[in-house]
Amino acid sequence: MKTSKKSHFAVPTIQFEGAGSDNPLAFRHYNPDEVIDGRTLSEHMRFSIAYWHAFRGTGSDPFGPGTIVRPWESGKDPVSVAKIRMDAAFEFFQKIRAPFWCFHDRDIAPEGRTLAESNKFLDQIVAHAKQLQKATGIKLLWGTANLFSNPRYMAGAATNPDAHVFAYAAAQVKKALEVTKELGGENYVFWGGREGYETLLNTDLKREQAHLAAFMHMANDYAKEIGFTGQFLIEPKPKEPTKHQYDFDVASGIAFLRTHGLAKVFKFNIETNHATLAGHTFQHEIEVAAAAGMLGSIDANAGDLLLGWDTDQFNTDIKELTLAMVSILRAGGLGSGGFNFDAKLRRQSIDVDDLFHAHIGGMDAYAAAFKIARRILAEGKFAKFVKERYSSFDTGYGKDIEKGKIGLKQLEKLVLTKLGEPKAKSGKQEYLENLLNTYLHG
Ligand code: XUL
Ligand code: CO
Repeated sequence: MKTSKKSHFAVPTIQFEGAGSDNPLAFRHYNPDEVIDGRTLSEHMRFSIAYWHAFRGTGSDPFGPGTIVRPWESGKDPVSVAKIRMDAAFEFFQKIRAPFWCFHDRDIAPEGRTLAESNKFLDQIVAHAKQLQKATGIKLLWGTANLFSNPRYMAGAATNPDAHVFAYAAAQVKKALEVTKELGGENYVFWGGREGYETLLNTDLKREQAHLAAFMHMANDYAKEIGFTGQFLIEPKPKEPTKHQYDFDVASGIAFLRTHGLAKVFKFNIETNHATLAGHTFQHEIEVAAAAGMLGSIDANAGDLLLGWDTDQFNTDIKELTLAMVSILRAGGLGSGGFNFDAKLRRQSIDVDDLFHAHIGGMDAYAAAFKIARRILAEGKFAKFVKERYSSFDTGYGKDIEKGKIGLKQLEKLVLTKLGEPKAKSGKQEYLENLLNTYLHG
């Protein structure tokens, strides 16, 4: 660590040792320096550490307080604590070989008694972060504002029925945009933490959605005004904390953005556990965003399918990640996005080492999936199958359907005079699942 006086971790920088290694504190698939198609794996993957989980997560749950106690959590006042914590964080980012990090304003700096005081604290910490970024080369993938923890936001931020709360949230986002720009953030995220409702008995749904859109337009206007050129990302989630959130999933997000003239401003930050909470697969959400040309970034985690809440686990499911990677690579990648580990340690994983094991597992799984997906795409077997499956639309009346050159009358005539009854064709699902397994398991 170049910047901190003292090291906070006994664990050394994690090395790539290959699949044969039995060292649990080594990468087996993620070799950050490996060059593939002229770019390092680190550049391909653009891994990012989520400050809130990795450095503010305590293991608390609705039934009990935190279990995780970190040795660096000390200092004479909240700003000093925040600085030392940040030193530890940047040491960790380096040791885990993550080129990016992400934060909420209130993760990195304490909230003051007034907005002015909160802004002052934030400025002090942002200056510290800037130094650490410069010294380590670690960059900001995205910044965001926490518009959901403080009780003032209990009924929402931009969708709050009280214009005063809207104004406060607007002021907070103004500052969050400024500091994201200051730190060179490549994106800015909107997750509608409490932008939804508990009961329609007290809610004007149409008005709340219009307010949310107005809020986003204001943010876009201000970003332009200050010259922030990062990508705006919206992160859908169907429920939790509110019973119903307006940015439910990618499809409803697209409808919302298009309705309110925001489709050109936003791309999607897709989180695995949010997808499954919405009743979709991770790959489904990626495909829907990609089909609209709005795939932006990934919050890399996993949910427990037996539990109905956001467990935010590290994802080690190579099959799920391979399918996701196929869709991401086919869509041309994530551009300015990356894979941000919006994932937290289990409540019993209280050792500092666990933080390393968790991220090593996530990075290795993603890197392995990336390589398998590249092979799948290069060999093109699935693509060939799918192309063939739709080939009747490549010529003749099928092509005319796609081009909008034919109507019901002509199609009726064709069926009555020429085509007759279609011949049933197998979808070959089991064959394809077996084919997928040959890539996963040989
Ligand atoms: C919550 C969640 C957030 C966003 C950023 O479920 O995913 O941490 O990623 O506000
Ligand atoms: Co997230």
